[in-house]
Amino acid sequence: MNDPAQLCGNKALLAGLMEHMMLVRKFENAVLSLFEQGKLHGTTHLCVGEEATGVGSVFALKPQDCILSTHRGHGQVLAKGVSARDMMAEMLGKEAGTNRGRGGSMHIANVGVNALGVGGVIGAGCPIACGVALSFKLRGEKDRIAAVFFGDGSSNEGAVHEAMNLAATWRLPLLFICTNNGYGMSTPLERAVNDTDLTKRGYPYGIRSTETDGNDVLAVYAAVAAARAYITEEERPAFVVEHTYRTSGHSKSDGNQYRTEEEIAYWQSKNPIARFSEVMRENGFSEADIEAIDERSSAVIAEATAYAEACPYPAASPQELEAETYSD
Ligand SMILES: Cc1ncc(C[n+]2csc(CCOP(=O)(O)OP(=O)(O)O)c2C)c(N)n1
Ligand SMILES: [Mg+2]
Repeated sequence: MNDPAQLCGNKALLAGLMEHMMLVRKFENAVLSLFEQGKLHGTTHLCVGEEATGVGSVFALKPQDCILSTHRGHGQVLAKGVSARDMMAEMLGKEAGTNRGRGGSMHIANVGVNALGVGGVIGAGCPIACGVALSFKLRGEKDRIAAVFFGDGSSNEGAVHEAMNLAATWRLPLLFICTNNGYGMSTPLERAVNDTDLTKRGYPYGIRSTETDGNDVLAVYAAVAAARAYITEEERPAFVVEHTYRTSGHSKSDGNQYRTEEEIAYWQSKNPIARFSEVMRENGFSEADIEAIDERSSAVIAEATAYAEACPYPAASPQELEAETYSD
């Protein structure tokens, strides 16, 4: 059932994947627009072009699984079921946000849906994920795993390797997911590593390591579903590398000086949403069906944005600053 061709028969899955990829794309575009209007402050890392990685991966997990996301995590947490309203309120620093307006873009979390957040320290989610996975193992929760996302640049962090070693040695139910978008900030992968085959990062630790086309949402789903099955059956961690590209800049302040327009245009032509529309049409969805999903996701994001803009900021009283700032 992890064969992409067989997955095509599951119409509810196809519709759900498309709806969430569209939600992610529209969320990112709304965030960009809020920045341009001067309503959103600080910085953020958009995942335009990478929607299939977060959505395909998370859809292949089970609700009880926990995810630890990255600084480019909007797609990962939206797919996990964090509400667009709560996320947008968090982006705008509002009390109604996922982290009560104190965390912002890089810390979005909702323990209720097992989206544990993480933060801006790249690679730092991996050792934390070892702790999460260890807790499942010690409690005897056999059908529950932790999945941790990190980027190609982050794959050079010592913390990632220490975590891989620990996960393999302790046989933790932990899935490492590397979103390889070819760049760490402005540095291309081939200038950052001697061997660009990132699956080899798992070999020294004896970790099952596979790779997939990260712009093909069904291929991502199939790769992660197979890895999850391996983790729960063999009681060992696994590693999946998802090859993709961010057509948006590294962050809000990216001047795009380090890559050509031709390169960006090439990857725009591999847009995972447009590609998946083709798959849907080949599998019985009409143009009107796809448009309805498009309109529904636009409405969700427009409503979430209007709601978040109208929400109040946290009270800046000393009592508030001393109070516990997060509870689920
Ligand atoms: C420990 C640490 N070192 C450096 C940085 C600065 N930094 C932020 S994002 C980033 C690049 C990360 O690249 P990658 O892991 O490929 O993720 P991507 O941004 O491409 O999604 C760096 C170096 C950081 N946040 N944390
Ligand atoms: Mg990268």
